[in-house]
Amino acid sequence: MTASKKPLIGLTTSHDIKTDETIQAPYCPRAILAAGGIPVILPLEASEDDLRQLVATLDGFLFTGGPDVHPFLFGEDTRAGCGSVSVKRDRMELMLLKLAMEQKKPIMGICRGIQLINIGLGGTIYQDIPSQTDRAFPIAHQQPFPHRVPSHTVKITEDSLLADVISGKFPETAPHADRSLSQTVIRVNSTHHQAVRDTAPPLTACAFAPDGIIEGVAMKDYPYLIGVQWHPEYLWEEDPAAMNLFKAFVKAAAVQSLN
Ligand SMILES: [Mn+2]
Repeated sequence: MTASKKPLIGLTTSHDIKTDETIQAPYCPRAILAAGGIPVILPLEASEDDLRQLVATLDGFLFTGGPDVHPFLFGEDTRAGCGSVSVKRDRMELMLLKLAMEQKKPIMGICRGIQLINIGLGGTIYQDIPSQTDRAFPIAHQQPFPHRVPSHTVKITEDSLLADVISGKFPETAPHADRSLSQTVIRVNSTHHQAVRDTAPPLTACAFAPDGIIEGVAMKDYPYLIGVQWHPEYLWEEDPAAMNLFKAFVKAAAVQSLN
């Protein structure tokens, strides 16, 4: 690939289990475009061989938001409070994660995506935060107003990849680098009732809501893997921290594509 070409970012798609239709909301593709990548919507029903070929061809993979992950996949029966699942989507995304990691491709997870990545690497999630946690000040992780408006704070661990990404220190060339964002508390939106519970061994939890819920993970000893529980695709136009998440991911994919 020549340097002038943009990195190709594969995105997972939503699946309506009632109609069996796939749906791609425009927000993540727009964010990838704005960050300098070309979004490529991945087919739900690709075979493992097809996915392997796609993984070899594309430069980075974004695991998008969506419904719950089937509890069997992290060794639990279905609790009261668990929401709807797509077995097809679970299967495709776990296969894609395995193949993308085998080929050391940059990975980003959003909402369901952080949970899927955590499960794929051996972690667990809360099937339903409100009924499984006892919190002194319960944060509204299903915020009662539109996604473009932040609703709770997240504390980012200092000296983490996520802190560097959000502040624009990684990559060094990020056009949206903003050193004034060196604080480690940011404001995010929130539309989830599940969350990472036991972090998978290869991952490090590096962002936390005030009620202790894990809102971000990263993986050391890997070219680039970050998952966030919030939805930066609704925030990037006004929020440099959200833009930096997409910029850093696309930049990592661009570097990967030159290797
Ligand atoms: Mn939240």
